[in-house]
Amino acid sequence: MSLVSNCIKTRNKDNNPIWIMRQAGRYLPEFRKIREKNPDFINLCLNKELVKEITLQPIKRFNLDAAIIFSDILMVPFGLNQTVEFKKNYGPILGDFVLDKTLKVEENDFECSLSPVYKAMKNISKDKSLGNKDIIGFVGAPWTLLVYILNKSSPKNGIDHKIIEDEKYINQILNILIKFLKLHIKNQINNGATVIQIFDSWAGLVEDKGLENLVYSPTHELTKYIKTFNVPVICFPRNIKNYRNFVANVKPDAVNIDYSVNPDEIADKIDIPIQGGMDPKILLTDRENLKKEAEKYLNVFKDHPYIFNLGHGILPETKIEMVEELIKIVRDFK
Ligand code: 1CP
Repeated sequence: MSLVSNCIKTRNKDNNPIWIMRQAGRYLPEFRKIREKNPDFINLCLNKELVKEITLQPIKRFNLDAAIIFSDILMVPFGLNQTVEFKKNYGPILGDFVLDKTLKVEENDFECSLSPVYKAMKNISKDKSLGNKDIIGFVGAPWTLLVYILNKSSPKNGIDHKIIEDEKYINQILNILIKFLKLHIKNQINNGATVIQIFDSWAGLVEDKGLENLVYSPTHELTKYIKTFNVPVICFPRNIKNYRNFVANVKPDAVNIDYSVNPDEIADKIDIPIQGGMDPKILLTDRENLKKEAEKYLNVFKDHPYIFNLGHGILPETKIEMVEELIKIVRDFK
């Protein structure tokens, strides 16, 4: 069953589907084995056979309720001809961004560079082992991509606000991103994605006065577009101060909360389906604590359409047994 899209579309409160952000990743020994042999991360994301294999790894191992395509939000700057590299123990490093060059990128060239992603999506959707489980396609939100494009590395230590001072320049980049993100979304949906998630991992860096122009309006452009396909869209505006205002302005079909959000408070404030919340560090503790914390979310959202997930990506040091335990806790919950 397509449990995730069903929960969102029918607002079903009777069961809690479960999938995990970064479920296809470094905590899985079978992923690490492939990764060791493929040191170039972008090339790995362009290898349609391996993308399919990695996407299906967590489904085969845990029978999770949805698959998320193994790819990265930075494939879009890559498709726009900015160089993107992933350095071990450091993270992404991007080359210089040149607006004039980016303005010349044609839709056709972008689609050609990313065609292995779409072929992988098609092959995953045809794979029998998936049954009719949802396949989640995804993009980074325009703001989060803008930050990587101009900061040229992870903004985890903050950004120099000078890079976003020139409003005209910023709007030009946001408009390019919106155009190509729509194309990337369309191609994922046409090749089998049944849900789209928009990751705005750095929404929390935006001050109140910038929210409308940098977060709400560009992301709303995407949610409106996705709705024309009748495919549910989940937004994850990580660390945003006010989720209710975000939902009112961006109008996603569901929202993923981060772990700084108090679930008790949010349940009354938001009436669309909610996903996620639990701190991924809980999976590094013990079974008893895991049960207590997971059931806290399941109880709070008992009368709310709720998809179980985490408040950010699963950590590489997570033990497989704890993931198995979590899935059991969610499925046994009555
Ligand atoms: O082996 C490795 O070192 C690669 C680690 C890795 C993986 C497994 C990266 C590098 N990306 C991914 C895959 C990935 N990225 C998925 C796959 C599907 C899944 O299983 O969930 C998804 C959905 C993403 C999305 C992504 N990439 C986000 C949004 C979610 C989040 O974590 O906030 C972001 C910000 C990125 C950028 C990125 N990709 C990789 C790194 C190390 C980073 C930078 C993170 C940072 O700035 O701190």
